[in-house]
Amino acid sequence: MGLSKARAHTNIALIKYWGKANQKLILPATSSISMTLAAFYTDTQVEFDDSLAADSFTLDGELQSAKAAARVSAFVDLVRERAGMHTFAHIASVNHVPTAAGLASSASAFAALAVAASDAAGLKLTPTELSRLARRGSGSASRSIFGDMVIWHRGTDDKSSYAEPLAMNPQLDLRMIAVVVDDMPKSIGSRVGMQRTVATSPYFPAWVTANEAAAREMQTALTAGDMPTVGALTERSAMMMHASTMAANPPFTYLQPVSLALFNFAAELRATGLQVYATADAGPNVKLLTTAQDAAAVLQQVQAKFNVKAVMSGPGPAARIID
Ligand code: 2P0
Repeated sequence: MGLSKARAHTNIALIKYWGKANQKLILPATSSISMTLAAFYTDTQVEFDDSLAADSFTLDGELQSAKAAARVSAFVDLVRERAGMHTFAHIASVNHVPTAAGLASSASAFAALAVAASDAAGLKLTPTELSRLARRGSGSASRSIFGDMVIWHRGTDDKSSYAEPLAMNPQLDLRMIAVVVDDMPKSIGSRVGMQRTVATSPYFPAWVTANEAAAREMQTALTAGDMPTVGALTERSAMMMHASTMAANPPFTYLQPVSLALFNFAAELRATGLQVYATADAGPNVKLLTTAQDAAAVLQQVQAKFNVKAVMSGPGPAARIID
């Protein structure tokens, strides 16, 4: 029975995941496509210890309450069940994300936990099995098992819903710029926001149909190395997702005025010849998809126009065991 430490990187979806077909198994209503980011990651160490009477969980060196640790323990229960063991564990996570970048994510957290906990329990899981396991912690974590460009097939059951690497034209040298417009905690968590959208938004069925089509178009554009189409599909998937929340009952939005100003600014920069496209998740921060060639100019222009912090990243590697 051992000690294992793993590193997993965050990811940002170009084609979004929004809404579940099955809450318990975390089966998504639509497939999604994301880019794993080199700059932001979580390191998690798991040590099973026969002397423990309960799991202990520290985050960035601070011991978390039993309540905060409940979701982590429930996930480790899945690993224990599979390994046929009952031993509790010390779990220690450290997020390597620039302060207040709005990027600390359950994706890197549960991907790192899946890799470390299964390894410490002596399970030898394939990457596909790890993706399915990570999915049970947080949907987007299924994608952080893999590096570079990743597709999460929505599937129809536990077995068929997993992520895998997506072939991409090597000419596409992508960069992601995370623009921090607001580091306050979000008002509606993504879990609750998804549930409300699924249950009440008349746009939800349209979102599912259109986003699934966008996922297929995105695969074609990535293979072709067609940056304008990759970018246009990225913006459209984000806007369709946010439109679905605006039509929920009661309606809500994660976007703030400055978020929309950044979407408009991306269009202005495109008019000057730069390749840059905006996306946003369950919060007001905007992420700009651009190319290695244009990234420095985009970063400079955004910081000149807006009083914001921005951090750039290239594509990152798959989740893995580290020393
Ligand atoms: C995504 N998001 O594709 C979408 C876009 C937020 C907006 O995945 O309930 O933390 O744990 O499966 O993965 C955030 O949701 O949700 C998310 P659960 P998760 O990146």
